[in-house]
Amino acid sequence: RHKQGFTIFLTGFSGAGKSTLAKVLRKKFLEMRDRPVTLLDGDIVRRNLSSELDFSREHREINVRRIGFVASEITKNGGIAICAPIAPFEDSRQYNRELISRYGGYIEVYLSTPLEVCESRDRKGLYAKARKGMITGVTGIDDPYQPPVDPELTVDTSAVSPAEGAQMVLLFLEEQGYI
Ligand code: GGZ
Repeated sequence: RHKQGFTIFLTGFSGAGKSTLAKVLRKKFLEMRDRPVTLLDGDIVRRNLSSELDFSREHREINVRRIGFVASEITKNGGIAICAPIAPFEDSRQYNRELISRYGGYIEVYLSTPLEVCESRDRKGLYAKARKGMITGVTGIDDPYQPPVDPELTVDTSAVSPAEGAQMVLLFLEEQGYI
């Protein structure tokens, strides 16, 4: 293979649109038919790779670094990894950036959708439960989210459609010579 592998790392609140954008991108990359594509979605990783972890800061950081490790292996082997965890801490994102950049592209996409919009979507009832006090430690409600310091791209899904968001990512990848 002459083309480098790369990782698309989506970060943002629950409900910000990470999974939706990830799925649109996955489809686009699959249509290119030139590299294997792996989607590492937050809730799937939680179920299969990080089932013993909770939502404490320590465990979130372990979870996000695990995702980064898997993505680095995929990138090393010339594949495309699409990661979509909340990843609320700059520390673990920076760790992944350094690890993955050794092997190929690392493209951090900040889903900057305002919390009010994420909360109004509330597809899984997470925010309603948090507001009722049924659960604690929910990102954006009573747990921190550190916005990325220097993301490659910022996408607000209350302002752009999933297709438009995907186009922004694809354009960036073309400009950088990854696709
Ligand atoms: C945030 C939580 C929490 C708490 C359960 N805080 O939208 P979802 O429901 O399906 O995806 C969210 C997922 C977040 O897991 P991540 O692995 O992406 O988080 S992290 O990167 O911080 O490790 C949400 C659900 O789990 N969920 N409890 N307290 N999200």
